[in-house]
Amino acid sequence: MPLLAAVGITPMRVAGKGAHWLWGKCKPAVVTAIVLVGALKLTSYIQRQNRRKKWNNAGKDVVVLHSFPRGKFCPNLSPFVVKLETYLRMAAIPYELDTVEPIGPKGKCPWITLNGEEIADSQLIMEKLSKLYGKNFSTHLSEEQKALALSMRIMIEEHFLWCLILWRYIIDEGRSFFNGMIVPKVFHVVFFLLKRYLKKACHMQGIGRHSYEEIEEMGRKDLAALSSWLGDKPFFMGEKPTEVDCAIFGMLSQIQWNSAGSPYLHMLESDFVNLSAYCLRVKEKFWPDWNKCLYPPVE
Ligand SMILES: N[C@@H](CCC(=O)N[C@@H](CS)C(=O)NCC(=O)O)C(=O)O
Repeated sequence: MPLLAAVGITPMRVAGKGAHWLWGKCKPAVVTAIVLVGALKLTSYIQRQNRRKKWNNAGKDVVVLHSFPRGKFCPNLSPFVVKLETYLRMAAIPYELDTVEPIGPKGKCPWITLNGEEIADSQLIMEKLSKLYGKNFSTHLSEEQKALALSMRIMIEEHFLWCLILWRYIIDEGRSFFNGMIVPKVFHVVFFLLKRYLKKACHMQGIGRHSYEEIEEMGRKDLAALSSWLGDKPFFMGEKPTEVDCAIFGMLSQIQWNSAGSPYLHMLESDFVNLSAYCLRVKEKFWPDWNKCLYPPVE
């Protein structure tokens, strides 16, 4: 090595010469690639800006709800979209749907654009809209009842959700998912990536470390708790529907209409029939146009 260095051959010089030779050979291809990527990025930026211009012009106080495309049996395969859309209907807030950009500023679906502002997370959106439109459906509840409603929402959204994710994407291998909405073919090919991502997420959350029997039992306990609290009441907090109904209906709608063959659907049909009847009741009250909101629409 010292000998080579003495005649001026150092690793840096060899690398430099190599890069120079490569650049000379590949220059046109590299320049073309840079121009192409640049053009693609610019086009996508312009399209993004144009979409925003359109959404900002939706009209004052009109919500643009960004979500996944419509489902075949339930308007959406996201419990959080069904939750938010049910709230918009409950509060009679005007909204329009966008399915071009379902993932929002926090990397999740749904999100909304309202008067040029982008807001993410179904719960934060509902709280914001509740103030803006003066639509709070829980004012008549005692502090104790509000605490109970919050606990039920967290149980269903932060615990039961994982039981369902695990069933939908890992156990069922996405069958009910692909059956429930029209998905581009390429998505079928790359489904293994989504499955891998969700498996990792379930492991990180902790639920993925249990056996499937244990997870199913945890899910059953959540549904049993909801069923016994609901009892014969029409809605979770009594005679009148409140915000927690949106969250619970959002999740139960996924069992009722998007989980054919799942143990959770079986539970709704056998042990917790009041939850199944509740789904039909909320659907009837807030989704009279349900069939038209499916894709393809049902006459
Ligand atoms: N806390 C959020 C949860 C939303 C959420 O988890 N959405 C799912 C679809 S159902 C999502 O976008 N997942 C994408 C991801 O986790 O990367 C909300 O209430 O909006």
